[in-house]
Amino acid sequence: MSSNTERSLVLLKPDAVRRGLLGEILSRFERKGLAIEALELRTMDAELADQHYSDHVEKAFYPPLKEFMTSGPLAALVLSGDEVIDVVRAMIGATDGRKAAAGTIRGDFSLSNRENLVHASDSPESAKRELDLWFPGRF
Ligand code: 3AN
Repeated sequence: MSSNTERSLVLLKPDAVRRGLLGEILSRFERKGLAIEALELRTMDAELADQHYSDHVEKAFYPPLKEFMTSGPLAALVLSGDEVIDVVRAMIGATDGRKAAAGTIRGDFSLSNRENLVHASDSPESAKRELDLWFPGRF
């Protein structure tokens, strides 16, 4: 059996904090067997939002997304485990909570494509970039 231990940068967005869903979401990751290597309550400022979403800054949906992501505290975490990047993406579900499969975090708790509770790195390259941005020099 091969194993491929990776790290993913995961954000439990301001809607998760406001709705009291941090415990529910963290518990799913823990029960899956993933390791929490860092966990901090942080508030994204405008500059960090523009860096984090550098692929999206020109898109029409970006201004309201930025407003939402900077609207209050979020939980920034580093998860590790075997193929954690794909595993976590599967656990959070499709971007639009209305379309995300039941049993996924977004499918079970979100009805929105903006307030969709969780961000997770989508490739090893984006994980490296995002870990350097959120936890510089630590991973
Ligand atoms: P994901 O978070 O599933 O990787 P991305 O990277 O395509 O999705 O989009 C980043 C974030 O931008 C999403 N998490 C969501 O909050 C927001 N977003 C994406 N598409 C839309 C859209 N059409 N309308 C509003 N917000 C969107």
